[in-house]
Amino acid sequence: MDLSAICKALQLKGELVDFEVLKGGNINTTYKVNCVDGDKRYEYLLQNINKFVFKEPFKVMANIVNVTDYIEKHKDKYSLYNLVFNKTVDGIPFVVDENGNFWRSTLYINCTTFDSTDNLFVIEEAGNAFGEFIYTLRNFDTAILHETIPNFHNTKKRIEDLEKTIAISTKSKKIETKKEIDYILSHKKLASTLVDLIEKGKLPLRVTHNDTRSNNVVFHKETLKALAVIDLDTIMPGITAYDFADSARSICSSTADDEEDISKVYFNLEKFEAFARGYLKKMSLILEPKEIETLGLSVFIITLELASRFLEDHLKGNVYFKVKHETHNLVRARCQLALANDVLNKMDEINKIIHKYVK
Ligand code: GN1
Ligand code: MG
Repeated sequence: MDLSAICKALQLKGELVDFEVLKGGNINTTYKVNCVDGDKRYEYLLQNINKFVFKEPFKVMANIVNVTDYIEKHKDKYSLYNLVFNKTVDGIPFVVDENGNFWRSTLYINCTTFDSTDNLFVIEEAGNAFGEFIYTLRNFDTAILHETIPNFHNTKKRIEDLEKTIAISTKSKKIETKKEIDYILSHKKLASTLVDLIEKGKLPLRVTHNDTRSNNVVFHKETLKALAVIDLDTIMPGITAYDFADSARSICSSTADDEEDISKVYFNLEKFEAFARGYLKKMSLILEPKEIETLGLSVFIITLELASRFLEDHLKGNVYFKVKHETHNLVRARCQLALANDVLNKMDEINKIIHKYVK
């Protein structure tokens, strides 16, 4: 892989002088590349799309371009920075290298991100950013989007996949994860609520981001105002609950999502109020009664779903998520389950807060 040739093919300005690998994402490999042209310096983000996760990167990029082009046309009403991808001479927003890897690039935003924060201003800003993103896309035709990861938030299927993996796991792995497996399977019916409502046509399909964790919003380093919603790979048709819930579970947790000491893990209602206030500021103008009714429960469902995904990946030997150590996915699963259980216990308070911010 020749980064310099990739930069040239994507028509980045100047010559590549150095680069660094950016940590944070669990899926793609991301570089910050510095290019120089005379006394001018340009900074870009260059990313290699994970082919194991995204089987058809071409479709991922088609979704991203369709959505960002749409936002560009409605830019006057969008307070955030819209991501624009660099194109080849033929107008294509990616290049494929000799190994069949897909590369794409945007301008680097000088910013800060938070895996976890206690700052309620930042939390409200994050909610606001994710809400504004989807609100801006409210009239976008979802039919033109590809389902790049089929059944991404089909919780019922996620749990069925886990059950299949359990069936072929070793006895020792089953003993190691018995408590977690029992918890997930005993909540399968409740966790299938959203899928059942979608099947009955009771929840409207919208454009959704589908990966709204806290560090997928970037902030101004000094003012801490939200600057942009990033990581648009999983944009697909979906329901509001997915985005609302994935944000809430990630932003309103008392810890990062791989806290080893689960006694420290709880769902922080003060954080949730700040998040909900931000997210619902614009979204409350368009949400339907059934969507509002299911937002609270969705926080439990999406947290349990992620626990199930982490647990399955642990049983499979860490093939999907990037891990720092052998049991990283098990740690993550336990952390998400502790959070999910606390969410369930606080469901009345969660719903009360939601109703405070919907008209
Ligand atoms: C993955 O790459 P990252 O960290 O933004 C995952 C999400 C999970 C998240 C958990 C395509 O997102 O669904 O919620 O890890 N993305 C994909 O940390 O599977
Ligand atoms: Mg992602």
